[in-house]
Amino acid sequence: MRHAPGTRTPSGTARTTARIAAALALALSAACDSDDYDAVAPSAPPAPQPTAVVTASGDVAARVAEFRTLLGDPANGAAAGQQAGGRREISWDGAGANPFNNRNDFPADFFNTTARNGAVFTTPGTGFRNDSTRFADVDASYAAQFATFSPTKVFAPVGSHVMDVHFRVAGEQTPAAVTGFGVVFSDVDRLGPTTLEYFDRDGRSLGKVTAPARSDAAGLSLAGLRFADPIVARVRVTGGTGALGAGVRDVSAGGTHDLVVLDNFVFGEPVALPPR
Ligand SMILES: [Ca+2]
Ligand SMILES: [Ca+2]
Repeated sequence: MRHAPGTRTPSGTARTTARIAAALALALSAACDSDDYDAVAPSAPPAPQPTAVVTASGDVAARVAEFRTLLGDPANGAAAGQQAGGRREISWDGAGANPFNNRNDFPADFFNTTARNGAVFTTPGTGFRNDSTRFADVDASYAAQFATFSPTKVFAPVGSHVMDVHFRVAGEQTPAAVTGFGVVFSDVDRLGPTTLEYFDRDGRSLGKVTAPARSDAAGLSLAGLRFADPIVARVRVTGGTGALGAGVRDVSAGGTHDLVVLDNFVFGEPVALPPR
């Protein structure tokens, strides 16, 4: 049986999609060996679909725990090297980061060098800030805006509201990929702009998830996707609509931008990308 290129299940699981992709590959392979090759239009297989989409606002603790379970046990902490399975988590709270806290030059590779979690960061902005004052030292109004999921530190890019997370074999330079990634956001006022977008090693988008707006006094929101296989090489984290800054107020305090900061990053064990 030959599937038409681009065939997709209406609501199948990623496992089903993978089977269809395999069948498609076989069909195309068979076509290559036959005389009717020209009749088969070249087409990339459909992008893998996530096996889990987790979003929550309000008391997000149970959903964060659920997402951790989906990614797998154990929690590998900052263990160097590729572990057999499990997950990683960055809470921003460890004492090792203290020398860099409340500054605009938090090392982009801190969580793959000093703490070997397998994550390095880039941003279109000017740097990163790990903050123990909920950014009140950037603007005093922020103390009333932002809460922590894990006390007492939260994180944000500097000069931008966008950052990218790239994965490495923990403690090494070897490019890696993960099955899933989630973030606890603080103070999502507007539904829409705060998102995570997932990319494979070729820069192809694998999907996007939008963080729900805040729904209680704490103002926390969770978003995360998990895929069946470790195919996520990069995640673009977009928090709100604008960068933090002195004199820049949140939309809920008379400003024009929805300001959002980042607490826990939870992700699958970074797995070395296979040779091509
Ligand atoms: Ca924290
Ligand atoms: Ca906000």
